[in-house]
Amino acid sequence: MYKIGPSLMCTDLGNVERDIKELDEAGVDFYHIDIMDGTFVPNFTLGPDFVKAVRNLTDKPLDIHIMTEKPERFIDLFHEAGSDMIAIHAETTNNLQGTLSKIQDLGMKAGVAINPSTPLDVLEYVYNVTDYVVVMTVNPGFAGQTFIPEMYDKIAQLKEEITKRNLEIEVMVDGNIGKDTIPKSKEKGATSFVGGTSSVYKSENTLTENVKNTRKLLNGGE
Ligand code: S6P
Ligand code: MG
Repeated sequence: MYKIGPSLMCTDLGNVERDIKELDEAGVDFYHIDIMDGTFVPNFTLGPDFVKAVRNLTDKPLDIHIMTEKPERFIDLFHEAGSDMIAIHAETTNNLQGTLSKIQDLGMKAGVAINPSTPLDVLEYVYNVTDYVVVMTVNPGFAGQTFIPEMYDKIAQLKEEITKRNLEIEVMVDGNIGKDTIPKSKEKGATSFVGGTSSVYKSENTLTENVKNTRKLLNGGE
């Protein structure tokens, strides 16, 4: 029931094929691919050619986290590159409803990502076109940041809204997800976990060991 998705901006870009093979075998559930534009967030990361390359390396779902202004411009591009799921930020578009509908009409899962300061109200009229919500537990842009503790309440409130409405929307958490934050995020209602430097890419272990340890945490162990 709980899913782990390695964040590929944290992978060794000189050894993507090797890493994906190892992560596939370790049993991850999906891959999370961060797309940035240097404007909405102060960084650049991966792009459609990278998504295409990863598409040729794995059959696991590819979850594209678009952190650009006006993401509606790029939905076809990432669809053609081989995406299975696309999350767009509520803060970046004047047409959240239309863009989510388009993502679904193309046969992909549609996600809404929300920054730490963005209230849950933005979801009010788009729940019916949303498959997953990405609660950003750090301000997006970089790996290796610290979880913002106020986000635990946000996860809980979101879960409550979803349950109240009897919907099947998945709650994904992204940012500093590891042994210090997984138990409480899970308790509050998160079911999908993006793994970066705090879990899947912890440098002291192999990727296989890291996935195993993360899975153990998700299943309630230490
Ligand atoms: C951040 C991005 C994330 C990071 C992930 C890294 O802007 O959207 O997906 O890659 O949060 O994980 P960590 O454990 O290094 O924070
Ligand atoms: Mg992300």
